[in-house]
Amino acid sequence: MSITIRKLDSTQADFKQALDALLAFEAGTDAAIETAVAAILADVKARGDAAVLEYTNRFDRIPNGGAANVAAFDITQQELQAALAALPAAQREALQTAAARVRAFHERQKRELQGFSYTEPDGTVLGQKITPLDRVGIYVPGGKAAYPSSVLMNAIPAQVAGVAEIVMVVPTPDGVKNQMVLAAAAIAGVTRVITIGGAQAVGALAYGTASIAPVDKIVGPGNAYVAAAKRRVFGIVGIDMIAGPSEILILCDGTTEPDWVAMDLFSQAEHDELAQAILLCPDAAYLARVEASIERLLPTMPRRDTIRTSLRDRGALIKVRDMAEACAIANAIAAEHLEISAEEPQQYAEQIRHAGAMFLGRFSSESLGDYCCGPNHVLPTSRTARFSSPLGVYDFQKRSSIIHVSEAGAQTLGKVAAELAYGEGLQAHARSAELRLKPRP
Ligand code: HSO
Ligand code: ZN
Repeated sequence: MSITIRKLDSTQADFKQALDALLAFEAGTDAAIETAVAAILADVKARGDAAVLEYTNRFDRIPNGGAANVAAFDITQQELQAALAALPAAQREALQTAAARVRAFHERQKRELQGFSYTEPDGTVLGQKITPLDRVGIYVPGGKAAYPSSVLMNAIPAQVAGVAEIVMVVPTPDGVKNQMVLAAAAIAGVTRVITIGGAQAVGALAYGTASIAPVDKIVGPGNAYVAAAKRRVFGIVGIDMIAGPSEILILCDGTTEPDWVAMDLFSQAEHDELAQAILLCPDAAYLARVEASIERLLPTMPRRDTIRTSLRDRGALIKVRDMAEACAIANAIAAEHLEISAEEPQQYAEQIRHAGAMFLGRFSSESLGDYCCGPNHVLPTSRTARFSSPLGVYDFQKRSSIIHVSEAGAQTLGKVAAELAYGEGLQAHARSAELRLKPRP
């Protein structure tokens, strides 16, 4: 018997366990990968360019005996512009429209991220200054998950933040370059593109080599090797997050065309066998109609094998008591993407606290957000929306505290600080504060 998608009912006695089992996902930490990555990083740190060259030639099977040096992996700005010019016009225009909208959203976001300062009655000024990072690295995967849209989503917020140098790395297996990825890099204003990937690229960005200056932060998705490498270099550089498989959770009141909902579930399931697509609805008859749509549409999908595995292993159609319960379950799941496909979505949206991105109303398909609405599509996965946010301008900025104490302020604060410093047994701290007191001790 072929089970297309599991069905759950929130009134079942074992519903909670069934839901927990469905959501359980832990990014596998493979000991062999960890060992390999540790060795590659150590080698890149020790030998720099020579190690990057060797690993890239070998792992990416660079043709004609491989490149002669790391400089050969650079893509010139002319080549990026040529890739953009060579795209079919419709594709180029779509990319440009998407980029403009993503830029507009992030410009708006930046306006909300201002520093501040205030003056106390004694003249002491306190505040917070926001500055962009100097250099960031953007990792773009090479294989089946090479998404030009992700180039825009990673590079544009960095650029809007004011990052001076954006270095993109992208592996080219068998030396084959993805022209749409290069075109997206041209549109997004990436400073430098280097066709290297894997743990060796992460190491080069983190430690620096003779031909690659070290960056301050590395963002972007990658395979298990890249994820392991990012974890290991964290602390030397910043990282964005370790992204898990895509997730879509749909809350539906039973008024949306069932085919639309089925296709929205497919849209994330087609990313990955491990992607998760779940529908919550209080109407059992409607759920049966969506299931019929799934059965009818699935065979027509080019990526049906991936979709089928994803729906079978990680998908679910869940009958809930009512929309209020659907909202409560959605908060517990804290999905990467939450569609509220309902006649009046606002009332439910108000009840949602945990979701990477919320898509309200039946016309807001996640696919629009994945490409061109404007908000970022790099979102917290694996329930991390409980405590983290979409990639944004703030990820490419940092804050510095500003402290400008007046002479009068030093009199009151000096006594407080000295008292606490003596309590901690730190004489130099106490004396440093007291020296500024009048009359001088
Ligand atoms: N849904 C993916 C992003 C993406 N979709 C790229 C299409 N291309 C992760 O949020
Ligand atoms: Zn997607």
